[in-house]
Amino acid sequence: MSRILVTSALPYINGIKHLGNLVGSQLPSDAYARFMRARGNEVMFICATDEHGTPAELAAAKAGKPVADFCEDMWQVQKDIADGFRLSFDFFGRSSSERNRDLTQHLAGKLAENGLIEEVSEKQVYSHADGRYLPDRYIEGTCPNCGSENARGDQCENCTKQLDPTDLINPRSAISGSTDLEVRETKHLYLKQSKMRDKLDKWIDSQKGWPILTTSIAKKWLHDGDGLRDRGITRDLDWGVPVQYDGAPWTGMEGKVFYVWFDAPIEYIAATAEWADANGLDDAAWESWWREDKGADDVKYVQFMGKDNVPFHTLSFPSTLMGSGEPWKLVDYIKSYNWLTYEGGKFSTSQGRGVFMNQALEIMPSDYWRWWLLSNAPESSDSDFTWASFQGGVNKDLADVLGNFVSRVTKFCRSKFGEVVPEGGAYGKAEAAVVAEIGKRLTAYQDHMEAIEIRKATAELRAIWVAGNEYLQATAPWSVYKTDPDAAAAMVRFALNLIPLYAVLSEPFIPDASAKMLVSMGAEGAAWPTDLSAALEALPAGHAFTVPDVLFAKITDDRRVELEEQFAGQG
Ligand code: B3M
Ligand code: ZN
Repeated sequence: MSRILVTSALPYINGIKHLGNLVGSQLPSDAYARFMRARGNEVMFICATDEHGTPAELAAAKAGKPVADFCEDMWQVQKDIADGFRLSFDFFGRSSSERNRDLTQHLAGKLAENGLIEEVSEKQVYSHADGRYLPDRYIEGTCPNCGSENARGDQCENCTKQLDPTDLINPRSAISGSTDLEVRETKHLYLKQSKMRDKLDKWIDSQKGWPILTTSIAKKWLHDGDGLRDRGITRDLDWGVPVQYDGAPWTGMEGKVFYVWFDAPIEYIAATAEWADANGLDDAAWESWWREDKGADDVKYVQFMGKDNVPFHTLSFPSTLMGSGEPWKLVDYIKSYNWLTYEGGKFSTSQGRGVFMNQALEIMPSDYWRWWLLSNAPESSDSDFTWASFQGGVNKDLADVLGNFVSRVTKFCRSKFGEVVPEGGAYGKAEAAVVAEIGKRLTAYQDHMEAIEIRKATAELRAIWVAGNEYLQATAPWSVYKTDPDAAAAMVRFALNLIPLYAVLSEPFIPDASAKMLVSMGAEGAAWPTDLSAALEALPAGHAFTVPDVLFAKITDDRRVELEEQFAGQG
């Protein structure tokens, strides 16, 4: 048994996320956490809302609410959606928590003590039309690196380069669109990341088997010259963690807050502390996951995120933790994802193009989304969501293969033997062949899950379902029954025993259907198989079951066309 810490990138509080965000971090991390739990490991799975900074302020202003109220409401909205997708977080925290405020201020104090923070008089963009400074997302313009016209003051989404507002070409205010801007001097704290370059370089080199996507982005910004330049970690904003020195006043920094990307990853730790608080546990409980001097030396820590978040997790956050000089647990493996596109183009919030998480749950059960998204996860390249592909995945994989198998065998049994596992006959060659086939696939499935190759894992799982269907097709117990009811009984018994096995193996991907299958087979306690042959004898003759309702409903062509039109957007 191992102890595995899993974190998903924290969704911004500013709005409901689309399917691309879901498949880029929360969903694969959930499948992984569920798999690791099922294998008997101790798992701590953490997520939270990322609530500070300009995205929150801008969205609250648009919603006409005070930012604190807006965040509280949106946290609940995002929590409900996460529950709807069956995301099995041990805790879903908030980066605006007291725990995060304290930890952020503590780490900043440590960094200062270690000479890694510097006060810099910096140039900030002031907007006359808006009567305020324009940090980060309050300002937009052309990216100096790739020329994209929609770069934001903190990062270009197109090329992932981290930016400062003054880097932008032809800058404009994101609030008013005004270009009447002036550069003024104000004092800010800088994190001397450049001092950490060698340490980070060695640390990244010492990582075994990180995905190429992760290391290539990290290395690029590490050696890009100014990729690891010292960065401002404070802002002239009201909403955020107040800049204090380990909880005490920080002279000259009154009225300023930490930059959202400074405090957001610290929330991974703080949310684990929030988890301990919520469960009436003491600090030792969360520290055993995060402090190498307090038990975390045996923890394996895995992070999931979209590729645009990689620089912050390979460079900035490790700088904070290493620079503190305290024995904080560093990440062991970073799984990053490419983009999901929508019908060949981009998801667009403003144009209403594509499917958002709340809409998805209104249209179809979460298992359908989980299956399609994970079996098409953008792991080695971008993937494209199309309604036709979604319809195909649901109808073929879920309804025709898994659903049909369960329905056929339970209904046939009921009609000939009643709703009990039939006795008689014995397993022979055909059954041994299925056990061998599933055994081979199961090993591959487990290996892919261990390696977090989610797409490949789903292909093996699908093949495991197919093996059951082909077994039924080949042995045809409905024909055998006419001449040899005993032999047919053994086939049905074998096939019925495949159902709890399928339920257990499928749980990381389709937890609702899995639970239904176990309940209908009266096999709720079924565990991950260690001995496949034994698992396929788990339901003995005479064991009662009930035929489940339809597990997966097919999506008709008419319905598909309707959905295509509904989500096409105005563009
Ligand atoms: N909220 C960015 C995003 O939603 C950011 C992730 C924070 S992870 C600490 O893509
Ligand atoms: Zn760019």
